[in-house]
Amino acid sequence: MHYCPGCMHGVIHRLIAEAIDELGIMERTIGIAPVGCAVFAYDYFLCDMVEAAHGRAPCVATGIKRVLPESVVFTYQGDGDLAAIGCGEVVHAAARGERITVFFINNAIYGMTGGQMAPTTLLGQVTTTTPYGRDARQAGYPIRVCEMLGTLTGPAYLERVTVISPAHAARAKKAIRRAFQTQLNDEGFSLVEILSTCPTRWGMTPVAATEWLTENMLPHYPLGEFTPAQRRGA
Ligand SMILES: Cc1ncc(C[n+]2csc(CCOP(=O)(O)OP(=O)(O)O)c2C)c(N)n1
Ligand code: SF4
Repeated sequence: MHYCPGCMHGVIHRLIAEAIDELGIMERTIGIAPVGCAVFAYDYFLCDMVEAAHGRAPCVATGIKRVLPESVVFTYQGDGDLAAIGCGEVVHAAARGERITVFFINNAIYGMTGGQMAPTTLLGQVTTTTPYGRDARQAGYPIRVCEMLGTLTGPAYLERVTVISPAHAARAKKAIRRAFQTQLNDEGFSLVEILSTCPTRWGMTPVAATEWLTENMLPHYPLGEFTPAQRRGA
């Protein structure tokens, strides 16, 4: 594994892989790897994998799913990848109700390129591009992706989870399975946001990073389901 000690990308990979195995869909699953620390995700999944340019994973997933409707297609994207350059792509894929599944890893920072501010960086958070802490007047406000997509009609399932404890990981696994099931049921677009740590770019030990996530990210990014009201129970 090329991830740093304490990084949760590896744990999340494991949960997705377990869900694919349990659902018995590996032979027809196609994953889309992102730009960012998970760029080598294709090394860790045994299903077919495709690499997409920065933020374009939902477009690649849309094309594959439309050409191969019997396939199960997922993207794996960081917050820089999905909420910055790829923001339009994910919003329109969700609005169109594409039958794809998106796993959105929110660690509130650009990990791979050196720890710059991401759209999800919290107000006051120190990054290499916000050395005095993110200031809303200069850098705007953090984007809550699940809440934003929850205003659309296309998404059939949206949920925010985390993997900071075994109990949280079990809940995350359930959400990952449900997202795949949503696609298998041909219901529409599904996305699971997973709050994650970046001990290296946050400049913390793995334990301190988990505590920082709990104290700072959970209040701003509440866990739970954000499926649009008109789609809930559909
Ligand atoms: C078109 C393009 N622009 C910029 C980059 C540089 N780049 C690579 S990774 C990355 C940020 C990734 O951050 P995030 O998506 O949050 O993933 P993380 O590394 O935190 O897992 C950027 C800007 C690129 N590879 N391609
Ligand atoms: S830089 Fe951050 S996101 Fe990237 S592997 Fe290291 S801890 Fe994980």
